[in-house]
Amino acid sequence: MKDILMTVASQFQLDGTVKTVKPLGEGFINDTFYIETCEAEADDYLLQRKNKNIFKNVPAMMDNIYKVTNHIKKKVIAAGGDPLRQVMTVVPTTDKKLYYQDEQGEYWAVCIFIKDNITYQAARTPELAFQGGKGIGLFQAMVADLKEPLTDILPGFHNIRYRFSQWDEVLAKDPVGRKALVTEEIDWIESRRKEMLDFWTLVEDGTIPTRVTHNDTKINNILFDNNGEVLCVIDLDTVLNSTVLNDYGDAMRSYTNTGLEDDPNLANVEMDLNIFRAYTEGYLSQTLSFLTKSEIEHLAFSAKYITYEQVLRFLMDYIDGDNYYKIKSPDHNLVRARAQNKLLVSMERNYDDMIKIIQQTMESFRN
Ligand code: GN1
Ligand code: MG
Repeated sequence: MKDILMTVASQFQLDGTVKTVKPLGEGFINDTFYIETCEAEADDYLLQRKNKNIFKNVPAMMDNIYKVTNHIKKKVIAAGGDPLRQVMTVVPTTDKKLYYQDEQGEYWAVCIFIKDNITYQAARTPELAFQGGKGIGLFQAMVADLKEPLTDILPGFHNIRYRFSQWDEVLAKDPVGRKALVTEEIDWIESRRKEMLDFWTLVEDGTIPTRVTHNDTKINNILFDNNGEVLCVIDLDTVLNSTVLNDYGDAMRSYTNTGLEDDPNLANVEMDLNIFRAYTEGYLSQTLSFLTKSEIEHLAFSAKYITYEQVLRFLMDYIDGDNYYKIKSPDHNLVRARAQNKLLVSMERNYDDMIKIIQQTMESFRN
């Protein structure tokens, strides 16, 4: 493996000499490696083997990432910022491609490692949640005028109508005989099917507009500097055109959870409204200039929508025999689905307050 990684690294236009290439982190989807160079002045890099089972069109994905980062780079430069720290930089191969495909057909991509960054696995304080909201808001604001369409590299990603078609198919097949074990959980999905479809209809008919979205807005996809200020948003694999509500909702799903995404102890999982308020304040501080009325009116619902979608996706993967997400135990996807459902129920209980908080935040900006 070491040799393979060195060979892959040598395909890219790196400054300096490669010292080591080591595994980094534990994403659910891709495999990530850290490329350390010998020279102190040369950058270090992140190398990723993109998951081609999930990303069926890695060249288009890299092209999307390039368009978005390039657009942001121009703005950072115009504002006198640092284009190597305030946005990700994709490193091309020696033959000027944005990815390298090895002999096994695996796709690899490299970006510059942004030094002296801080990341957080959870947004436990309102201050941090506010910064996170600012980070995603700023990202969306910077790409709001990117008119060039992006390729839809994950057709139907946050489209619940599409998710239901997958769901219905998996349930009809019941490939590993798990359906009978999760009748109560299946009911969680079915009982909310209509309200979720009603929301998505508004996206389909254009009532809610489509823009450039990030689609994975967990706090650990934001880099902060040593002063706690947002540097940039990373993990751009899923940038595509959709509703910004997905980004807001997904952030609320991960930020406001007082427990873990896969918490086996459901008592730990609740929605924290203080975190919700802080993120919303940070987010709206950057996005009010372009969000439409229909978007603002559906912010609170989007938190429920994305959390529901995640319950569905985890549960569906469990019933399907665990083909999508990496798992650490045989029932990991079921544990995840239960924890996310607990969060969804907590959001439903807090829904009126969520709406009130959004209204109060809007009013505070008007004053
Ligand atoms: C996946 O691997 P990660 O954490 O970047 C998934 C998201 C899910 C998330 C659940 C392409 O993201 O949609 O919300 O897991 N990404 C993809 O934690 O499916
Ligand atoms: Mg991701």
